[in-house]
Order: sequence, then C-alpha cells, then structure tokens
Amino acid sequence: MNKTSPAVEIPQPAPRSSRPEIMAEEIIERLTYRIGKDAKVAKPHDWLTATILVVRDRIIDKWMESTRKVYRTGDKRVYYLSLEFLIGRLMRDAVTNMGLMKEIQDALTSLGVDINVIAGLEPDAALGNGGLGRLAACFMESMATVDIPAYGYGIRYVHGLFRQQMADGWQVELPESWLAHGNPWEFERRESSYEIGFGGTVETVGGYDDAPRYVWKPAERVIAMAYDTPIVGWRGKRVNTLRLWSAQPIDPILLDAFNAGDHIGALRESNKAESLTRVLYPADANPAGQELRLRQEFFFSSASLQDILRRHLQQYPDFTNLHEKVAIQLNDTHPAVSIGELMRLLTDIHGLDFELAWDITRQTFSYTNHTLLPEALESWPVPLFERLLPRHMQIVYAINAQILLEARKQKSFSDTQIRSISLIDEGGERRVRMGNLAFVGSHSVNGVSALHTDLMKVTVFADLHTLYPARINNKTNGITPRRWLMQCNPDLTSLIQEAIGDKFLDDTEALKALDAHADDPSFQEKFAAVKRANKVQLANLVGSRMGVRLDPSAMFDIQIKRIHEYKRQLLNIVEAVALYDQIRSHPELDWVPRVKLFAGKAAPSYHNAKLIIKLANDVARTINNDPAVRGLLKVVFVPNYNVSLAEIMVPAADLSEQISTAGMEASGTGNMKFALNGALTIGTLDGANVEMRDHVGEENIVIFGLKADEVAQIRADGHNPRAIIEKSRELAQALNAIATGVFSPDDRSRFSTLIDGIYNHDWFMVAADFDAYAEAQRQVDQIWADPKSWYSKTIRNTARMGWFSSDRTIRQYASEIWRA
Ligand code: NBG
Repeated sequence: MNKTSPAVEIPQPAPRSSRPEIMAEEIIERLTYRIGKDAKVAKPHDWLTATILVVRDRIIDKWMESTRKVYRTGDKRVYYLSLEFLIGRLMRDAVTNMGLMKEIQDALTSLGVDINVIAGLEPDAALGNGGLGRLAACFMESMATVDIPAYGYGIRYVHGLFRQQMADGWQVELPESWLAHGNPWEFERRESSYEIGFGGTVETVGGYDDAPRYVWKPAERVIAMAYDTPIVGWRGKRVNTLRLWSAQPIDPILLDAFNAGDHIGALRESNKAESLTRVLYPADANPAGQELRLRQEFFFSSASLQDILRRHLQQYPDFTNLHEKVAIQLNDTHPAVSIGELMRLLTDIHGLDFELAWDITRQTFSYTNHTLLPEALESWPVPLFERLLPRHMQIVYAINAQILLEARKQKSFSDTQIRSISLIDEGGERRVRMGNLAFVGSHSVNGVSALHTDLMKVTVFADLHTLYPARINNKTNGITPRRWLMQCNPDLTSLIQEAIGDKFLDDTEALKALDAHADDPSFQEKFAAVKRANKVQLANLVGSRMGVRLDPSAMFDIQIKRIHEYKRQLLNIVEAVALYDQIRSHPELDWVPRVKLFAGKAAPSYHNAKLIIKLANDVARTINNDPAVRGLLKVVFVPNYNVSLAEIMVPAADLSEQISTAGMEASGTGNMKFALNGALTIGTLDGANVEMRDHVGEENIVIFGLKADEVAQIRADGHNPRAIIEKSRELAQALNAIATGVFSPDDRSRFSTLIDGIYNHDWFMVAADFDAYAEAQRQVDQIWADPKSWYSKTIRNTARMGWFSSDRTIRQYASEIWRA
C-alpha cells in the first residue's frame, strides 16, 4: 500500500548476524559513518551509541515482523495509555532479551571496550515518578514477552523527573536532560502527526428533523508528533512499540512578526506549543492542579486516539467492531479524558450516533485505579475544563445525564448516593471527577492488589460499585523478572540456574524448586556470598559517591521509594533514633550491626516530605559521627534515587522496609523486587504485602502493626496519640530528641511541626504503630543472629515470589479484561 510502484518487489534485508566479529565490525562501521568518529578518538559515549545502533538493527527485524503479524492475523491490539513510563536504561534490557549479551560483550572486548563502562553512561529515562510509571514500564516488557500486540502511548518529556541533589541535607531539584546526547533508541515519525485543539467554541449544525451535529472550532492548535521506541520481550519473541508524543507548533516561526523586528513574539506560539511536552509533573500520588497538566493529558489522549482510529480504519471499514479489535487500558485517571475524546471522534467526526458510540466506548476502555488517597483523585474545575475542552464538557454532561437516570431507576439510591455517582462534584466549586468518568466509561475497573480492590469497593467507588457490581476486579501488580532479577542480580541468577536449572528463566513459578535448597548449608553459603558481593558493590557506590564507609557484614536495612508521609519513612527514622539511644545506654548488649539506607525523591511542593529528607540527613550526620555507636549503627540517605540506583540497591538488601500505614499503599512493587532478590520483609498488612505473606509463608516475613480496618476504626473513633506516646518511654525519648534539636543544633525547632503532627493527630499512625514496629525490628535482629534461620527464610522468599512476575499480571489482564 505504501509502495510507490506496486510492480516492484522490494527485497527484504538479510538477517543480521550475531557473531561477535561481525558485530565488532558493525560497531566500527557505525562509529565511522553514523557518528563520524575515528575509533582512535572515540569517547565512551560514542562507543555506547554505536553499540546501541548495532543492537537496534537486530531488534528492527523482529519489530517489523511483529507489526506485520498482527495485520495478518487480525488479532486484537492492546493500547496502554499512561502519562508515565519509568523506563530506566534500555541497553542491558534489550541485549539480554535478544540473547546477545555474551556476543556483544565479546565484540566490545575485542575492541578494547568494557560494556559495564559504556552501559553506565546510558541516561536513565525517568519519564515517571514512581511505582505507577515503573509498573507501566514492566508491563510494556511483559506484554512483549507474553506475545500480546501492544502499544504504549505516553509523552516524550524533554525533561524527565528532576535530578535530586543534597545541599546541607536539603533536597534541591535540578533539571534532568536525558536527551542531551540524543536518543539512539527512538525513531521520529514525522508522518504520524495529528492536530490537537484547545479552547474555542462548539457550533451546532442541523437539528430540526435529524439529530444535531456538533462541530468543535478550537481556538488553539498544536501538532502531536510520534517518537517510537522498540520494546523487546524476553528471548526476542516479540517487539512492541512505545509511542511517545512530542508537541510541535503549527507555525514554527511567524515570519512576518520576525521580519518586523518582533523576534521574541515570532517564536511565542512555537515556545508555547513546545512547553506542553517539556516537563514531567513531579507529583506522586498528588494532584497537579495546573492547566498545563490538563493540557498534557488531553494532548496525549487525543493524539493516541486519533492514531488508534486511523490504524483501525486501515484494516476495517468502520468502527462497529472497534471493541473487538482494540482494548484501551487507562493507567490511572490521567488519560480519562480519552473517554470523552473517543466519544467526540466517533460521533462528531465519524458520524456514529451517541448510543452506539457510548456502547463501543464502554466496551473498549478499561481503567486501573492506583490510589485511594482522596487528595490524589483527579478532578478539574468545571470552568477550566469548559474553557479548554468545550465539546468534551458537553459530552461529559450528556454521559452524566444518562448515568444519573440509570441510578435513579434503581429506587434504593439516596440523594447522597446520586451525588457521589455524579461526574460533577457539586459541593463547593463545581469540578469534573475524572475517577467517576473513567469508571462509567469502562467495562472494567481494576485495583492493583487484593486489599486495595476490596477497599475500592467500600470507599472511593462504593456507590458506583453498587450501581455496577460486576465492574470492579483485581489485578495484583507484578514486576518483570528480567530487569529485577536476571539483569540486576546476575550472580544470583547463575546460582539459581546451577541449583535448579533454567526453567525459571521462562517461568518464574519454577523458582519454587529452590525451596528444597533453603536449608542446605552449602547452598546457603553460596546464597550468602552472592548477597555479600552485591552489598560490597553498593558499599563501593556509597563510598565513592558520598564518602561514607559501609561494612558489608552489617545488616543492610533499606527503604527506597518516593518520600511520602503514608509510606512512613518517619517511622523508620524515629525507630533508628530510638535504637541509637538504646545502644548508647546499653553498650554492653549484643547489638546487631545495621546500616539503615534511605533513598527517594519528594515532590518539590511537599513540605513535610522534604523535611523528612532533611531529618534523615541530620540524624545520619549525628549517628555516623558518634564513636559510641561506631560499627553498630549507620544511617545513609543516598541521593537521586532512580531506576538504575534501585538496580544496585535492591540486590544488596538484607531487610526490606514496607511499612506504610495499612490501607494507604495501593500495592507497592518495590516490596516484590526485594523479596525476589532474597531480602526479608518487615512490613504492615498493606497493599500487596498481604499477598506476599500468603505466598512466602508467614514465618518468612515479619508483619507488624495495625491492620487497615483497625486504622479506619481508630480514625473514626478519635485517636489519642499523646496517651500512647506517654506510655512508650522509647518513643517519647526519640520524639523528644528530634523535637528539641538534638539532631539539628543549628535550628532546634526545625522538626517541631513534624513531631507536633505525631502528638496532635498522628494521621499516619506513627505513634500508634511504633512499639509494634520496634518489637518487630528486634525480632529481625534475632533472626539475623542465627544465619541458618536467616538464609532459610530469605532463600524461601526468592523461591516463592515467582507469582509476582508481571507476566502473570499481564496474562490476567489479557484473559480477564482485554480478551486478547
Ligand atoms: C501507585 C501506588 C503504589 C502502586 C503503584 C502501581 C500512584 C497514584 N499509585 O502502591 O501508590 O504500587 O501505583 O500500581 O502513583
């Protein structure tokens, strides 16, 4: 169809060789002709680019084959719409999945290049904030692995998540420029461009005897241009596409204005367009109540839907079978405006009537909820929504009228219930509720862990659940074992292969066979040696980056994730202070040497989270400089947490901290990464921790603290933290030390608001859970003191975490939601 002359048979390129000598030649060829560098003067970065280009060629063959196949078979396509993809580095992933690691290594060695050196130069693509974005990246890899024809759609932010620097222990945000050296993974697709409108008016045409037609006349327009990145599945089975949109101006420059001397004004439109995709919003589980954010959401939703419909029409005559050939998964509510946009495209542009369009829309979309935090549920002020998207506002009203009618027909619905179902929040400033829109516009609404899904039914979506009782379902999150075991922990992977063979490489449930080795002293010894080597690697990193020396024989106790009050880094720090106190008062006791490591970013506007980072650093400085606890306790806050740092920290952990206030962490995925890599978990019964306990066995995980229903009860009854603090001497002392400036002699009241929060309301149950947590930590010490028992448990964690592979999660989405 795309050929200019149909008579000419275009020959296919010959398949690329995977022989190291050939690849070495090709690397030199790319270096010379693509990068324009002589091998003698090439910089490590040039070698990296040349190597990626050579790997990329091998991927392209598979990529084209995968794309052709779905046109041939007519299989359903899955579209994963996400405002975030936290990809990290791609080279190691692509090379291992293509099965070319050894060959590429040999090729590079023959050229005198160390793959580890150049791999470390690849920028970390941080187009996401945390768990939600990383899940999207794991899902992309798993969809390719389980052979689902899938496209990821998102935004090509010029600046990903900010780079975190520490200035005297305070977080400072610096721009991250992952594209500074170009991006050899992406393909610019100028031909895949769409116009996206904003603002303007809606005109009504006709409407006397037939239904009126609506024509949106946007006041502003920008172009969305596609950039494609190939995503390789395990063993190179399938290569899918991650398509990221970049905003371009319609007129790059207003020449008249420029020639008239208005050089800045001539570029104003262009700058405005490009600013749309310039930066990722650094919020995590927090709404970004900004017009630009809504613009970003509509921009990528509209571009993706236009692209999806265009592709559909290439293969089918109309949209009556859209839902049979297309499944669109909304990753949280960020792309929920897509529901309105599909309705608009189907009715206004393609002439379907409202009822049919609504039916197709609902059968096409499904929505994943990732949080119950009320402050994180997106809603937009009606005046803003109406001004930016006037036609979509009308569509939202039309959908709402139908839903409310349906609800009213169910006589048992009270006015309060009707109000809570409405797409418009009428209490105070009127707002469009994106969660409700996503819910009613989808045939499936899923939570990300069993507990979270159960809570969804009785909290945020209680009334919608009553109206549509079959819609909510659970899909417990997972992680890709390629990145989070095989690539980040090659020594453990080899050890497992030695013990149980290769089956687990294709089916992580086969890890269960390791159970039989859990009490074998010689296996334990090897398992411990691998862990130690990983800890040495982390200690070296901390030593060189921060100048802090860590003893790899101490217990590495790690909490890495976004900094948030509900995740309770504060509980961990307060406990560290209490422990510090105890060691100093009882130096004669047999203390277990511990290194407490933290890493994570705080949203720039989240004051308390930033204060918690400062507290961790202040406490670290005091403890690390106190000879009384030398060799027994260290605290380290490692700056600039990202995917690559996680790949070093996860395999090095002995203890994994998963201590959120029960009922508040939707799932967690870091928890899974640690356990798979042989760490013991200390955690609350929150999110996926509950299912992890069921899988690893309650004797192999340390669970403490209030349960979700108890937290809810205490909050409802009125919590009296002060009384609890008065009864716990350790807690009172630790809080007092922090509040009175023991760790901040330069500003003694620095942390008083943080500590006052615990005394006055303790919303996150730090005081309520403190004693249970401290006791659980001492239980951890006891297990540690008996290495046989420690490794017997941690090996069983690795053995029993196979179910948490994102391959399993994706298979469930495919069979139960997408029917793909
Ligand atoms: C996060 C949850 C995590 C969960 C990830 C992925 C948001 C809004 N939610 O608990 O906080 O693991 O989503 O589902 O970022």
